[in-house]
Amino acid sequence: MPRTYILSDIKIAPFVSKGSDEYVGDGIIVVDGGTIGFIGDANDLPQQYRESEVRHLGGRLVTPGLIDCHTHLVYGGSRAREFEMRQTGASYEEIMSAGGGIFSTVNATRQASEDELLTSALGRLDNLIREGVTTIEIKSGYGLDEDTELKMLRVARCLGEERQVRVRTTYLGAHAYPKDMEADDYLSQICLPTMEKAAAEGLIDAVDGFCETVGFTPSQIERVFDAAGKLGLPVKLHAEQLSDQGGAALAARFNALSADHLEYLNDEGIAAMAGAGTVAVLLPAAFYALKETKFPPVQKLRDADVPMALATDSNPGTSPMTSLLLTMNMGATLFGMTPQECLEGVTVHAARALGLDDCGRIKAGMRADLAIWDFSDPAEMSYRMGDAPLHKRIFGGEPC
Ligand code: DI6
Ligand code: FE
Repeated sequence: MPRTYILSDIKIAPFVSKGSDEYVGDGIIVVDGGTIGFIGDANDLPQQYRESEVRHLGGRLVTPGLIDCHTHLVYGGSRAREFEMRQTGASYEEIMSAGGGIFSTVNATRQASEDELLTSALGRLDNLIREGVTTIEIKSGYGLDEDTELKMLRVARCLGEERQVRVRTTYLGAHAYPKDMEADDYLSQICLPTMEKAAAEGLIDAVDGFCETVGFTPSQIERVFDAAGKLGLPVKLHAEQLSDQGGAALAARFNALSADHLEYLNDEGIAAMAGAGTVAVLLPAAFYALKETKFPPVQKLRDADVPMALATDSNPGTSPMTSLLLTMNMGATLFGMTPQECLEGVTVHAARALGLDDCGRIKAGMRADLAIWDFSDPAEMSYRMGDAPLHKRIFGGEPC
């Protein structure tokens, strides 16, 4: 059982979002069992903690444990060959239309055993954990049949038992449809029945889809969202990644937790997201890997007060990325986000993109999921490249 202790001689990352009631200053944090017992000035320490053990951290920065709110961490195989093809001129869509892309990962994932999937995903998860990640979202979507989709979701849940990390699973059966089927038939015969089954087994926390010319149309996504609603599951959407399909506005209509990618997002989509409180999850590593030239409308999202999260999108095709810190650097350098926005993008807004209200901030009563860094300035987190100076994580009150 985690004990009660005081973190002192620390810098606490400031959260200055509009309406934030976050503590700002060089105070102390009390970890009380699995939750934050107190955050504030040492002089205001509640009586009950006055005898607690004090841990001095030498002026180190403390942030909430980082949250990677969009990953496809569980999959079989590699797409290095396709990377080579793209380097010699083939586009992502061309490779997918020729049966590669998502389909080659589907084949490899169907063939892999649960153990093999677990082992390969653990390697990637450990990279993220080394950088202070305490919560991760993991999607299915490389099965496109019942057995493999359920297998992926079980492996995702298992990762949360193998490591001190919280896993949220998202059902992405509507990622692609098998080459020998029509999209609507795939939805009726495989995707939606599998979703019901996975939900009944408690394997799903949210439902996602790929709204794209090479994915599903808005009206097909609507079928998926309607079915998710009947199961009481929140939705999110891969929207406006390669073209403008009006996916973000559709997602907002279903009160989606998030719309993700958004390079081709239009003004109507921004207004709809602002109205619904849908988080914009930006995925700069996919932008980078695809050599995309169209930028997500960061300034307009900012102006409209749409919360922006950042995530790795870790997947074998468009984002073979397992560094959330480098993702922050890309959010700053490629998308023009401030270091503060990048930090909020992997903490408070990432939590919201997952529908979680007990993490992503340091506040009394929230989970004691923290990251302690070997520096004191939060801008270091998005400034550095290829450097992960994490001192320690605290997960549910346990230093690890
Ligand atoms: N968008 C993406 O970037 C990933 N899925 C999606 O809908 C890519 C998946 C892949 O290429 O394997
Ligand atoms: Fe994705």
